[in-house]
Amino acid sequence: MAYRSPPVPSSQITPRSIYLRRREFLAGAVAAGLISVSGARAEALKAKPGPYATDEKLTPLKDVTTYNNFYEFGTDKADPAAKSDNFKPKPWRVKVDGLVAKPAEFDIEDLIATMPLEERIYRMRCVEAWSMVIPWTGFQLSALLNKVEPLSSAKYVAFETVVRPEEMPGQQGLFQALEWPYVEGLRLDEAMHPLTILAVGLYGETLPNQNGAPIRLVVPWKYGFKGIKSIVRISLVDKQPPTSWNLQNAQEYGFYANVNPQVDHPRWSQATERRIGEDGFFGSGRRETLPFNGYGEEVASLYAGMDLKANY
Ligand SMILES: Nc1nc2c(c(=O)[nH]1)N[C@H]1C(S)=C(S)[C@@H](COP(=O)(O)O)O[C@H]1N2
Ligand SMILES: [Mo]
Repeated sequence: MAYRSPPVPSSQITPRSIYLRRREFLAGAVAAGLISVSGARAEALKAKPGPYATDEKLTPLKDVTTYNNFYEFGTDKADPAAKSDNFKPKPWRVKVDGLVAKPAEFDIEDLIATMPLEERIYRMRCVEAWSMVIPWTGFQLSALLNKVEPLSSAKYVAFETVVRPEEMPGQQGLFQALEWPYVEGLRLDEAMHPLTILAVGLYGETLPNQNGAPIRLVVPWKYGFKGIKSIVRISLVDKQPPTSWNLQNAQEYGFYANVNPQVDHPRWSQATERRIGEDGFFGSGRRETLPFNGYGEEVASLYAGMDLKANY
């Protein structure tokens, strides 16, 4: 399959150049030690532009880094930014094991230095019916999986987030919103799809803690909860692995979780979404939700013959 970069529509040129200038400014400020993002200092990342860019307006960095779901730091949207200063994304290792010929542990610094980093501008659609457009920096998950050589018996990929109650206040106390570790999974063909990336940065710099530092999954045609953050382990397995939100409420959250405007959440419609940062009077930031979050041309064939209403 050949994947080409779509031409850059003129509507994208202005916001993107502003973003690039801002990025230079930010990189300079970071180098000068003027700003830090959530404790760990952000570092500039070198990445080439990747395919699948969209001409939609980028969600402002401020919204991307202050309106978050990361229940390890609390259930309020403001908690991850406010309560992740003590989280230490460095040093960090990711173990890749299970049904592979060459299990390995990767150091995040080595991954950032050696993997082919690209900028991927993706829509992100949360199951709660809000969305953003985020410029990620990362690499295809397939590139990492190929290094460990999955065996033919491997059918799924299981992911696990770090457990560190001493650094993650949402993992402390009597009330815990989810079972820890947060776990997620993909079918192997979904994991190998070129749209599926491991992100190590956004807006041209290393990931802020609240967005899943130092490494998180991004699967843009699925609801946001599939994008597991702060990953420490990736395992190739032969059976569909358990996933956090499905464990929490199987009636409301499935394994596939492909964005689908025709299958409503039991408690709200999935037909439309609120674009964060564009909220105005009378719901002007609302737009229609697209099947597979607008990536159907790339991924619909993965589900040929599957009843998407049953396999939500
Ligand atoms: N470990 C972990 N990963 C997680 C979550 C979480 O609570 N814990 N929340 C998910 C949900 S519901 C969404 S919408 C996205 C939000 O990513 P963002 O905060 O970077 O926008 O992260 C996902 N990954
Ligand atoms: Mo979400």
